[in-house]
Amino acid sequence: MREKLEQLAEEMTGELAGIKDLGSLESFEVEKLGRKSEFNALLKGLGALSPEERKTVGMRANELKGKIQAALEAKKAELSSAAAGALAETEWIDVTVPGIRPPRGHLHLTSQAIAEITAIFRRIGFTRVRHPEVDWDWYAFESLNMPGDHPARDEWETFFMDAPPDAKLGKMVLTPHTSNGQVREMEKKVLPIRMINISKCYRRQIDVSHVPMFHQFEGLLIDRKVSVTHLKGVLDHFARSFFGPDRVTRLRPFHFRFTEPSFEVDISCGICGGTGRLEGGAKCRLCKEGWLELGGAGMVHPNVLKAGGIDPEEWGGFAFGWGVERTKAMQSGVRIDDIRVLYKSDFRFLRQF
Ligand code: FA5
Repeated sequence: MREKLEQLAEEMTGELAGIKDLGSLESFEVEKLGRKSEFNALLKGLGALSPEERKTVGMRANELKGKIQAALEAKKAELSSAAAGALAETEWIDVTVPGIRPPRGHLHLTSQAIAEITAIFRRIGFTRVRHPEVDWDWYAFESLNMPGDHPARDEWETFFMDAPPDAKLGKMVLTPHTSNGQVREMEKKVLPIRMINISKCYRRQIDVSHVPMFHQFEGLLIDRKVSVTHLKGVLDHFARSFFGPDRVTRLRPFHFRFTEPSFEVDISCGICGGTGRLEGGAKCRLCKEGWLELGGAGMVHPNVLKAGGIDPEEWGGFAFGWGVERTKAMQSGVRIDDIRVLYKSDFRFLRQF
């Protein structure tokens, strides 16, 4: 029996040396040293030996088993560290590599523009207010010096509400401009006024520069001794702040029923610097002779002041009203040549930002 044990132990030591992976080592342990192994079967036979033989063979058997187990543990440690080394080669992580920034949402461009516009006027003492977006004919037209049958109203291509008219205030409309806020602000009876009214407006229009729902910002200043110079100063402050320090405005004579005199406000073109020509003499393709049209403005008409309960002999003022979307589209670095994209679900144009 002793010889058999010695032979088995020698075989196992040789086999162990040739094992190359942890899986085979595990099978080896079960097969060669487990309950059903040949080695274990021999140990069970020790009881049949004489007491003298049992002692010497038993001791040798334990010694051999201990040696094999020690060799097995050493092999296990060697293979485990080799496996960890191999893993480190194939699956390492460089924690110093910069992360991948997840895509982040942002406010709609119109909301961004509204915030920018509000902040620019707040700096020179204007307060942001809001007036109804569904209002009476009186505030949208009549009080603004536009009687019911006046052709000037046609410009505003208005949506009328299917609602009973008010005996004094007339029909109900979706406000086609923010000028409905003028008389409403005057009715608060707090003078002087410096308001910036930003709201949604609605008109029956749609093309590259018109959407049926858009936003306007309306400035109104009422005080004593107000002149066109003040209006020009405020407009230039806005132009420099919103478009850039080298931009200026130009007032062109125009006609609105609610301002006198009235103007169309232009801004110097950011591409050709107001010259209408590019380097080398070619005509600027963005503007008309150096200027881009922004919106309307003028000195508040005495009839509007009277409709708001203000004495035009003592008080005067100016107003202006521009489209938020079109103004944003003209900001340098923004390339929107069709404002309808702002209200569609195709967001590819946002890649430029
Ligand atoms: C007016 O609405 C006047 N209430 C402006 C005003 C206020 C003049 C105070 C004097 C004093 P107008 O119809 O031109 O004016 O519109 C002003 C601006 O609104 C336009 O220049 C344009 O920027 C914008 N706008 C008008 N209609 C649309 C539309 N359908 N879609 C997008 N923007 C529009």
